[in-house]
Amino acid sequence: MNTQDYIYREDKFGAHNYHPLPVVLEKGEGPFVWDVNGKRYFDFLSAYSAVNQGHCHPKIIKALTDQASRLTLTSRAFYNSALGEYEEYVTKYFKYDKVLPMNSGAEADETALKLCRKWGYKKKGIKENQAKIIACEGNFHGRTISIISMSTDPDARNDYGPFTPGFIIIPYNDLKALEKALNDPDVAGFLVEPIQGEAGVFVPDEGYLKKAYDLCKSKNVLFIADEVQTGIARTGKLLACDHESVRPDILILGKALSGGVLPVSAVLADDDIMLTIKPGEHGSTFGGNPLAAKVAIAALEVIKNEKLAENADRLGNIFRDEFKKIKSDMIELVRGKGLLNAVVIRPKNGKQAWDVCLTMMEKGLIAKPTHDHIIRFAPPLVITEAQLMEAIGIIKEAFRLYE
Ligand code: IF1
Repeated sequence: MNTQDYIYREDKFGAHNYHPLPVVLEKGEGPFVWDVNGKRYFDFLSAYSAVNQGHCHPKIIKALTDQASRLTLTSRAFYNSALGEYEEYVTKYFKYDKVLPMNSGAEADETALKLCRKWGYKKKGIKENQAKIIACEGNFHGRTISIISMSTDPDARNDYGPFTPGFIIIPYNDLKALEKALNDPDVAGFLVEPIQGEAGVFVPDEGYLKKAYDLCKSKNVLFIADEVQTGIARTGKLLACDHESVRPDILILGKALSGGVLPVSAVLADDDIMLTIKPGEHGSTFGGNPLAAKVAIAALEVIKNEKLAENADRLGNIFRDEFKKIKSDMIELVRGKGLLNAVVIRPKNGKQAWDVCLTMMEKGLIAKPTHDHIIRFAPPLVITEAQLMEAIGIIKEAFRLYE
């Protein structure tokens, strides 16, 4: 079978809910992936920041294979020997009293919404079914009905109504709008991405997160950080909130929590919030399974032992500096933090971000546009400086073809 055969088969038998770049991958190692023809690429998407530790990290794979032949799933109807070890490890790692283990990022966001509402009724005294949660324009928190009820992206929400009530939407990076919305006494929480990934790697003004946190505290409102994409060292700190020393009341993690090996997500909070959910009031078949528990411990150990946050910080600065040297009228600007970066593309002679991505793919680097005019560049955090420079060389060559 050749590339087209693989693509044809997916097209025939798979739902058409994605439009992938025409490359068929079959192997991954570190910052690299190989296609079915054995061609190597730099992976500059990292499965949307799920493989921060690099593809198939040996330590994480070992944790997976060791556990897979012992016990993979018990459900939470019974205790198991791995979950408590993970719960202690991850809560001490991020310095929270407790963790509620889930699977996908969307499930963790939904869990955070439920936990926030529960706290609003049980602790803040909001009248039943009146709790409101503030979210931002341009947000991306997942694809469930309640999450897209907060979305302002037509592609994410059109024809999926009716929508879940109880959300107030304000502009991102706008403290005045937040202050105004917080005057509503029924507001229980403010859900925010420290950097908006899908919207095009929007980094808010310096101090925005801290001031937003302080405004929420002044009104007894929970500050909820969705670090599914920005967390686990991606932006050059363990959490993007760490850049402003903000400690979210509820922390949402996913993606790289498992190093891209299997779906693992988590919600962390202290007892006064987390214990508002009682037995039987929330759960998931696979949430906290022994396999996920062992894999997540290994994935977090890799982050710490290999100093991947520091690497992301240092190489992110090099990436943006090198990018700024590229003379191309297709490059409007480059922005980001750590190794979560994006380039805004100015279309030229009918060519746009997608065309640049196809050219980079031919030259051995894969990245994908978010929306029509922005290319996200997010390699695995294990990339070395030499590899980064080689990748930047490919990017420069690609843009030169559009001069
Ligand atoms: C797709 C986007 C990125 C996320 C944040 C929760 C979730 C995500 C901040 C949900 C997931 C993924 C989903 C994937 C593409 C990708 C994405 F373009 F959709 F928005 F990364 F920017 N919070 N993001 O970024 O986590 O349920 O997917 O595990 O749906 O196309 P999930």
